[in-house]
Amino acid sequence: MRMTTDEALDLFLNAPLQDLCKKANDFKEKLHGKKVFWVNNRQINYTNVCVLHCRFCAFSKIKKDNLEAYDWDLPTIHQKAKEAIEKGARELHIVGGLHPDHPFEYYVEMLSSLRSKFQAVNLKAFTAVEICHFAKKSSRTPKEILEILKQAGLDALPGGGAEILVQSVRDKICGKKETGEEWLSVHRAAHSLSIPTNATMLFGHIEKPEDRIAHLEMLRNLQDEAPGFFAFIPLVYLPQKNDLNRIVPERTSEEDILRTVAISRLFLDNFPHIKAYWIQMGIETAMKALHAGASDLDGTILEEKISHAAGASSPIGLTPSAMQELIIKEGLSPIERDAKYETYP
Ligand code: V47
Ligand code: SF4
Repeated sequence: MRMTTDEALDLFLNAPLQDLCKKANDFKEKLHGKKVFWVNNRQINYTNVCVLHCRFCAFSKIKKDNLEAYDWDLPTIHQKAKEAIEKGARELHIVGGLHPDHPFEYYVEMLSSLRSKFQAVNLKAFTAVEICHFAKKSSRTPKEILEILKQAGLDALPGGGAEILVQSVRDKICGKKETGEEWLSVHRAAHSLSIPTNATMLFGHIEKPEDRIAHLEMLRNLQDEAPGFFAFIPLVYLPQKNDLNRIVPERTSEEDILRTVAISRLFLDNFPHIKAYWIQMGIETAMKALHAGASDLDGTILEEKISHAAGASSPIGLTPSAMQELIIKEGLSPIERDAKYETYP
């Protein structure tokens, strides 16, 4: 019998931490044994100029003339891609702010030029929110945008922009962003075009446990209806240099992070993977998450700006051998993957 939302909430709130983690780990082991997946990748946050100002975001700069604003040109993006590929990257994770000026064609050119120079690397690019931005700018539907980007070389969509899908909470933390329903509909469209995607949840701010479970339910329902999610990534809200800081000045506890990972693993029974995003959790907590349901450690990353703008204290990258050693030290088996979860011996 499938876990109901009431059961999930009860377990999340009341189960002893060790029992909850063990239950989630047992389920993870049923799916993947001792395997932990990791990817040699690079994040390319191509601009921080953004027309929105989500209250939790410390990364975006509204004005192009702000001294901290940047907007990398295509040669810079190519150079960053080249550096990563020379280090064996199998995935470029490309996301940025919603720039007011670039036409949609600019992003098509970004992908097609990367694809023509670097045939083998996976391009995991643009959140559902960026896809909606391109759609508005070019008077196309999100599905049409996705079709064109797929032609240009898009392999997968990252899971950002989901925040909390429950609209009442979303209105309070990022009211001007696409609605939860719109976020879901972009992922539905991507899955219908055989573009695999991920899903995230930003937690540890003003949302209640009920909102987290409702968010998971929306994801589980979409995965039933239109499968195509590979991984769920619980994103730990980081409180520095943003507008929510006055209300939520501290990062949530390690116990809350582990409970959230564990309940996600148990409730999202139709998701292949839960990621421990070490950049936000910190390495120590991410290692514990690998025993609480997480089967993926994400990547070597090399450069990351969104979480570090909000106070992440983790390093900005790990070498492939450091990643594998971390996993082995936990008594687990590292498996290298790409954005489509093709694995490499
Ligand atoms: O969409 C913004 C979040 C996301 C803060 O798909 C913040 O494989 C914490 O989506 N504190 C970007 N989080 C990261 C992301 C992601 C990361 C790793 C893997 C994948 C994947 C996706 O970061 C944004 C937003 O939800 N974010 N500000 C903050 N203060
Ligand atoms: Fe812009 Fe994304 Fe930051 Fe929101 S979270 S302000 S959309 S960069």
